[in-house]
Amino acid sequence: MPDPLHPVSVRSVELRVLHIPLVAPFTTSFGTEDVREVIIVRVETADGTGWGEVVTQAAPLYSSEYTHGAWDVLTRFLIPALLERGTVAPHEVAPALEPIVGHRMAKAGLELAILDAALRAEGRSLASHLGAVRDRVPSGVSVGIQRDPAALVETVRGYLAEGYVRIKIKIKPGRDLADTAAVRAAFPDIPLQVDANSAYTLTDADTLAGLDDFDLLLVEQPLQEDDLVDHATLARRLRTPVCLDESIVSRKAAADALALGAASVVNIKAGRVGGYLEAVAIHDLCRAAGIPVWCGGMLETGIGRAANAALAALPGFTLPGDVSAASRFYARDIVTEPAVLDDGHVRVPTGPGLGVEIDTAALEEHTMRREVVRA
Ligand code: SMG
Ligand code: MG
Repeated sequence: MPDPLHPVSVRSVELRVLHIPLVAPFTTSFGTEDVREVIIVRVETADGTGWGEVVTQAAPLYSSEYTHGAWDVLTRFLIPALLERGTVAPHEVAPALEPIVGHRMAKAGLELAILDAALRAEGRSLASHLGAVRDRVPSGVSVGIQRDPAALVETVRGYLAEGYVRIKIKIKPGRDLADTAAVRAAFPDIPLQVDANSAYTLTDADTLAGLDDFDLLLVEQPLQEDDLVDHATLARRLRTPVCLDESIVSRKAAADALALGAASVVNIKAGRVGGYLEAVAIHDLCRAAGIPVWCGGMLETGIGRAANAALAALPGFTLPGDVSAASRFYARDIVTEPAVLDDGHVRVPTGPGLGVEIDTAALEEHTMRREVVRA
C-alpha cells in the first residue's frame, strides 16, 4: 500500500454537475447514453487545490448510485464530515467517511480530490504514489451494442484501425452469441472480451456456455451484483474465464469472490470500490492470489482518466483496461491535454497530483449546476 501523505487543511469543496455530449451514443444492456452526466469535485486547501470526479450516471442502472443522489449525500453528509475534521490526510478520508453506509462513488470522488491536493502540495505524482511501474498502459476500448452485428463489426474495425489493442463488446440477451460470432469471424486473432452488465441469470447458462466457442479473454459480470454464489456455479460451467465488475464493491467483496471461485479475473474501478486507495488494496489482494486484474472505465473525463492511467500502471494490471483516449467519448474534454492513443497505449501522467491541468473554459461550458460547501 502507498505510504501515508501529509494531511491537508480543507477550506471548501466545490461540486459541479457536468453534461458532456458523447461523440456517439453508448448502448449497454441497461440503456443508451448520449450525454455524460458527471460530478466534478474541487477542494480548496491551505496548501492548494485538488480535483476529483464522481463517476455516477444520471440514473441508477449500472449500480444503485446516481448523480443527484451523490450530490445529496456529498453536500449533506460526506463533505460536512470532512470539513468538520479540518485537516485530513488522503488515507484518513475513507475511515472518516465510513460511518456513512455505501455511496462509494461519491466517497471516491472526494478522496481523489484530497489525494490530488496532497500530492500537488508535495510535488509527487499519483502514479508514483500508488506504485506505478510503467510509463504507459495498453489501451482497450469498450464498444456498445450497435444496430446489428454487421454494424458492430464496422465499429470494431474503426477502433482497431486507431490502434486499440483489445476489444470489449457489450452483450445482452438476444444480442450475444451472434454479435460475438460476427466480431470473432471478422477478426480471428484480436484479444476480445464481452461485458453483460448483469443482464443474465443462471437459467441462461447454456447460452453463456456458447461463448466458449469464441476464444474470449473473459466474460464480464454476466449475473447480478449480489450473485456471488451463482457466479461461482456459472464459472464451473464455462471454459471462458468469469470476470467480475459490479460485484466487486470492496476488498472484502473481492476476497469473498476469490474464496468462492466466483471470478478468475477482476475488473478494478476506483469509483465502484470507494476510492483509489481501496482499488490498490484490491490489486494487492488479487496479485497475492495470482488473479489478473485490469482497470475498468466509467466514461471518465480527463480527471478520472488520468487517475485510471496511473492505477493501470501498477504491476498486477496484466490485462489491457478500458483506458481509452478521451476522443473515444468526447469531442471536448475538460483537461488541457486530453489522453491520446499512441501505438495502442495511453501515457501515464508524471506531473504532480493527477498530472493534468483543467481547461476552465471547457469546464464552464459543460457545467449545469454548481455549489460550494464551506466549513
Ligand atoms: O470508460 O471506457 C469506458 C467505459 C467502459 O464499458 C465500460 N464501462 O460495465 O464496464 C462497464 C461499463 C460501465 C459504464 S456503462 C455506462
Ligand atoms: Mg463492466
